[in-house]
Amino acid sequence: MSAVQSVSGKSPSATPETYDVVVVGAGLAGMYMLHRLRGLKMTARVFEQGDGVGGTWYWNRYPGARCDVESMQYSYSFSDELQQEWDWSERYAPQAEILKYANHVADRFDLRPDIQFNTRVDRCVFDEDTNRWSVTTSDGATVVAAFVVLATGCLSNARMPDIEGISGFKGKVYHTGNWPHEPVDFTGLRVGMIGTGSSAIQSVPVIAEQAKHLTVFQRTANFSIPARNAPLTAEEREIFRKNYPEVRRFAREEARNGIYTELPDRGALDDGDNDRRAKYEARWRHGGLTFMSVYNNLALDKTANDTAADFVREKIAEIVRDPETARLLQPNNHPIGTKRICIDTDYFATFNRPNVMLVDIKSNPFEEILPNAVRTGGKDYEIDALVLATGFDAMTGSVAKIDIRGRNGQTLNQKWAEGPKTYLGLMSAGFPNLFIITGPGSPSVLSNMIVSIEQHVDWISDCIAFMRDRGLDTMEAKKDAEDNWVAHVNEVAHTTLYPQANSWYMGANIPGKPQIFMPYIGGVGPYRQICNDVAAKGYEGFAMTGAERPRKMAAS
Ligand code: NA7
Repeated sequence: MSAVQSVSGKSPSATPETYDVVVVGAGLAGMYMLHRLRGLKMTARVFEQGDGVGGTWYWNRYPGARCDVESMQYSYSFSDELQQEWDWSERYAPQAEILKYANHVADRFDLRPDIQFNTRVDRCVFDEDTNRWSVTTSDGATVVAAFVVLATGCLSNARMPDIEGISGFKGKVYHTGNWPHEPVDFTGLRVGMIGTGSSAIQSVPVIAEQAKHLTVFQRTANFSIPARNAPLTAEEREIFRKNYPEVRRFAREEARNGIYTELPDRGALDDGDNDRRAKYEARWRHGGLTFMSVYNNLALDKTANDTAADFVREKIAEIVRDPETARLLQPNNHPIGTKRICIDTDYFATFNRPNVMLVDIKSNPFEEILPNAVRTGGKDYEIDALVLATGFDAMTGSVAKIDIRGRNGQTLNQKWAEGPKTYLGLMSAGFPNLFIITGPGSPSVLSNMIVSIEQHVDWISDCIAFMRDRGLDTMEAKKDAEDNWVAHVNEVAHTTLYPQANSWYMGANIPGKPQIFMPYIGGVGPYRQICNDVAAKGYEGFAMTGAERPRKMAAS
């Protein structure tokens, strides 16, 4: 097989259907991947489990769901017309608006004809004789492709907690990560919420307004910063639009997290108490994720980190009237920022409402769930509906659900049994022509996801074009390059405070999952440079097979 031979399109008589590329998932990554492949005149089939595009924004429809990166930045940059024309309504767009945007992109770039909805990819098997992947889907069909791109998302495998009695609960049970499409009405109901991560922190204030009573069961208190969400004015949008070339360049090349923001030039202990407090106060008033960018050592130095953590703990104590509730809401078992920092609208103040109660399940773990109540600490908390905001099997969960078999029949799950192993987060040795978008070992979830998605899609597209132009058949990570990268990712993580938290970055939220810091914390700018250098050196660290053939003219 040669990628050169396959680019002419589907063979009309071929059985099964043959494509240059199969893309798994039609979220923001899969959609842009398809767009780039179209530009390369490659045949592609996207399989999507849901009945619509949007990925995360398709599934996470819980009340209060919105992005925690500002919308003028959490948006595609690949089309200037798109970024100039789309009007975001608020500083942080709500889920429905981001989903509308995803649908707009799908229509605008006519993506739907190549996306097969309501179809899960169950199995991908690499054939070493033909150098092709056989991809089997939930409808029983098998297609063949030279390349497979996993655009399966990092937070897309909702995790059901294993709590005794949950299946016998007689009310409705919802998971924030798999919310119904029809409206859910909690009016008059006593609702129980399990979890206090980002999804709970966004939904608690909204559910509290509607429900008769809300009981929040908290295992770990989380740091949260006010979002200060507000409608975007035409002037605010215009400032971004005029400056997009610089905003996007900075986000890609200079920012550590893919967000256009001021870069700190000093550490927290370089300022005296008053100056430091004034700076934290200013960021708290400004709102949003950039709270953690006040100083350059908050993720590195525990004493510095404590100053920011103490500031937020004091704020919680100021907001929450009941001292015992305030104490429970103050995080104290991890440095601030080492679990994904949350941003909220009135989360802490919601606990001042008479119809909201916080229950500590750290000191009194769940005993069981009864048909009409949650039993913990010897007490029954009666509820009519249960909301699980219990998170995801992050970064590897969606990939692990697919039976992926590479060289010698090895499965990816076998290979990753002790933790994900990739080179640059893009490929895994022994699995030729299989790319992962924002996979473990890349900045992904530590960054503005769209910046990282676009970088990976562009890199993968250039790589596939490189192979096509040279008539190469396969490309795969070399084992030593992969080992070095895994060691590097781990080494960089351990220069920071991040591994001190039991976070989903570490796989710590899934019983039995290997505890390895999965994303690359070296920053999106340096990471991009590494990927570009690797490509410039003829894809150093990757092995390629297939005779170099004379370069073909690009298809017209
Ligand atoms: P998270 O951040 O993983 O939060 C899940 C929450 O659920 C967290 O508070 C967990 O407590 C709690 N949890 C999970 N399992 C249980 C059980 N069995 N019992 C009690 N409590 C439990 O998921 P989110 O959906 O909120 O956010 C995910 C990301 O989406 C977020 O970081 C943003 O990037 C967007 P724990 O902390 O494990 O003690």
